[in-house]
Amino acid sequence: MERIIFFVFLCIAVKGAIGNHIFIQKQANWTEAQAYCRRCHTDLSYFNRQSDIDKLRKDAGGNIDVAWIGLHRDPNNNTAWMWSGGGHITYQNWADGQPNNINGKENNAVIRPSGKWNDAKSGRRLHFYC
Ligand SMILES: [Ca+2]
Repeated sequence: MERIIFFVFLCIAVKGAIGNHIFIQKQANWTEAQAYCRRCHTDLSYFNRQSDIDKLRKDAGGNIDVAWIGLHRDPNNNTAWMWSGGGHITYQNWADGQPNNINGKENNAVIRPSGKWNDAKSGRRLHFYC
């Protein structure tokens, strides 16, 4: 039987307008981060255009941390990417050389301080944006 571990994080009350990106200063793997965002906010952050990245930077006070965003590899197509909220990406902002899927295990993505994306192992424990 598969063992399911629940990480129960209390929701942190944050000030901010609806639709703003919220930086969550907890360390979580991608799945935990997604669950937290869905429970406490809407979902992990997603981006459909460059201005969405610019908005994240503004919401983050100018400095983007390395953190999970709502991007995951399509389980049915190894080269396609989808947003946590559903649907394939129509805009992409990968860093040079990414996604490189090291050891075939990088099925989720982080945003870097540059605003560019990098695919990473979902088990890494990182901060995240909702
Ligand atoms: Ca990578």
